[in-house]
Amino acid sequence: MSFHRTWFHRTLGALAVAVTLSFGAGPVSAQDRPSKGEQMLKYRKAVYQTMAWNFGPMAAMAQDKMPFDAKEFALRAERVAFIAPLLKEAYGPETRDLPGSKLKPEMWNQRSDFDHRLQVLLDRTSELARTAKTGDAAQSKSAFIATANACKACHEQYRND
Ligand code: ASC
Repeated sequence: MSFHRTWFHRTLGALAVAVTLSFGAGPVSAQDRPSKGEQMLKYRKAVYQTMAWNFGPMAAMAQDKMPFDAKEFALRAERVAFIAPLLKEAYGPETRDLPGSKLKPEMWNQRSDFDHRLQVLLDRTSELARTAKTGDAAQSKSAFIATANACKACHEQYRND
């Protein structure tokens, strides 16, 4: 009797799983799974979000809205310098024409200019981290402004507002 009950319950369980899979809620089938491009776009946004979060306190310090704290500034600068190069693998052709991006489509025809602007940003984030390590407030602030200008230069050209 207990054998039959167990068998019955297992079958019921398997049936429930099968029903969930076929009518399922959530990304179960290959069709529902985000595409490579969608994953890449999400990743790209996450990288920018992480950069912006860490940019915040540096921006406040650079504009004297917050007292300069060399240790805090250097930590944020180091994070941004570490994160920014991840953007190099976040603009694959898979992301072209996907909804939910502010990227201007012109970028795809001006790839070398775009890549150059991105490289300028990466160089400036490295320089920012290097400068911040010295603890010099004035130099750190000016390295920050240079980095923010690299962000801005690319936004003006390739980002829809
Ligand atoms: C930020 C942020 C940007 C840049 C840009 C710099 O903190 O989110 O997009 O700095 O404003 O000019």
